[in-house]
Amino acid sequence: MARGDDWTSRIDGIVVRITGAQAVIDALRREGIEYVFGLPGTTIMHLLDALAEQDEIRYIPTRHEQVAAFMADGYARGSGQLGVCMASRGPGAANLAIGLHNSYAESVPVLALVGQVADEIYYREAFEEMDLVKFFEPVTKWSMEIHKSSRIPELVQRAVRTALGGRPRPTSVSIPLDVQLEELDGVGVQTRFRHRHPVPQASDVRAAVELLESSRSPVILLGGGSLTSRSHEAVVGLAEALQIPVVTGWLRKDAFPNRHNLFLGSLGFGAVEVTDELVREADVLLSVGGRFLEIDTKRWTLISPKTRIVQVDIDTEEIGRIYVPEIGLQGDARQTMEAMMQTLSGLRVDSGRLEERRRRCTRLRDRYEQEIHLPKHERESPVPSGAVVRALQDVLDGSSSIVVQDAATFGVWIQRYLLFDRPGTFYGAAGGAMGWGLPASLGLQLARPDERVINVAGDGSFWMVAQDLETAVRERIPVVNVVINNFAYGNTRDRQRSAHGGRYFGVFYGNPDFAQFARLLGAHGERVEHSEELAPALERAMQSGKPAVVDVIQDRFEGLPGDLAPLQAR
Ligand SMILES: Cc1ncc(C[n+]2csc(CCOP(=O)(O)OP(=O)(O)O)c2C)c(N)n1
Ligand SMILES: [Mg+2]
Repeated sequence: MARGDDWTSRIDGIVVRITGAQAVIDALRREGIEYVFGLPGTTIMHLLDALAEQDEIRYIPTRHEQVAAFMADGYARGSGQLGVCMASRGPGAANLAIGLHNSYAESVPVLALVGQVADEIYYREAFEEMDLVKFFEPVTKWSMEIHKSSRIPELVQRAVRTALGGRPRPTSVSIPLDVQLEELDGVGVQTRFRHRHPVPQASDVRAAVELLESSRSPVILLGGGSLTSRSHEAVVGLAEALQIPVVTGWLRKDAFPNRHNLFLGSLGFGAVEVTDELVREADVLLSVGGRFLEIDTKRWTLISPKTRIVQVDIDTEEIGRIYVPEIGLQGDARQTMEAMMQTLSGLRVDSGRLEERRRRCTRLRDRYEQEIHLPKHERESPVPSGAVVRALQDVLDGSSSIVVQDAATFGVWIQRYLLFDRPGTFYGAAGGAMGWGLPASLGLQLARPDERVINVAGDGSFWMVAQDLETAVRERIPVVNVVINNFAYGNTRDRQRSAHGGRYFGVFYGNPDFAQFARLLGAHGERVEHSEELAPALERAMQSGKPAVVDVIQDRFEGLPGDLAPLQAR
């Protein structure tokens, strides 16, 4: 869009002065923003007015600010665009914080727009006054406040670019009330600009390919960056061409087709032995867009000091932050993988070594398939977790669906046993926030309307945000929620069992009938007490075309797969 070609500030060629609030929305519109998720408050009423005056950006009101922030996060992940959330000063801003914390931990581009007390009365502890720049600093890439309306177009547009550029992360912009009312003319708007991703040096790419080709027991480890850059095809191509087994990071299991002969599992809590062993014994490890998480690396003990690392990352600061690589390739994962493929095509690959690797991969894959064999469950009611995995697998295999996993014990079952064939079909919150699932699913569903989003949440997690099922109904967002209902904070209950002498305290509670609750709000509701009811209930929920809740009743001690003790915090 050309400079000065704006929407609110010119009518028939005459410059009309606009308010700061209008300039904010105009700047978002210029950046191609499609949705704003928010909850009103005194200091953002003019921003709401400005949103109401236009019809390019859809505003979705939520029932809690954390939901607005999590929706922005889910929308950003599903669309690859910026997610925008909006809240008022003080309490509204504080409620947004959990969402930004999670997006920051997960490298998701979200912009938080927040109102602020007027500059006129600042620093007197005015009603709901809080230093928002400081407050958001630890959970944003850039936290700032605008004190002059004429700077709004420049700084809002820059906050958008900053969130999206390099390693994506949240930014926050707070705007005092009087700055929103202060008029400006349309001067200052800038064209929409996006940073290009860096491309690694050709000599480094060649060195990396040669190292991989000549290695004895190489492994490829895929992190979130490989998914966001859509490097899927190139990664499969490289792994096949060099016969290198592939593992993914925690909650990134969809980064490689799980039924592919070279796939050997997902790292993290619940990883099977062969997956860990492969990484432990690798002589060369190619990390693609990953961060060597505490959970993936078993608190940084899994990777041997002898392993030679090739690290691909978009962010210079990330390369060598934890492990110093032998070769660091700063670049977008897809472009880097493509460059590696290109280089490989000009090299001679030792066919004897390739054959040896192929045989090794087949042996490893056989072991992997045995280790992920779903254990047989002894009873049908209440519903065991294995039965839920089977039902979900059937849905995933038979439809175009996306599984979203909230923070809960059932996640370990997904991590081990559920198989994904396509990238972008599995999302989880590595930031750890309970309650992320439902709102993130709503955002994802808006971004990906042709697929059906299934949020799999613990009862504790679901009930943290359940009020926003009303948002789903009102805004017609047909997300299916499978609530794994063990009437407990199961994850914490299990810690009390294994590390606190079985002294259960503060972990059990009562729940309403979630199916009835759903129907009360106008959603579709199902209650499932026997395993055989699960598949038909899921089918009816999917077919209803409405937001739905499938309340899966479990034993109050149902939790991890049998062989696992809970992860202990130290
Ligand atoms: C916002 C937030 N508060 C607390 C925690 C700590 N925590 C992690 S899992 C969990 C219990 C989850 O319960 P539920 O959703 O019912 O899942 P379950 O473990 O029972 O399957 C708690 C309290 C957290 N991760 N996030
Ligand atoms: Mg529970």
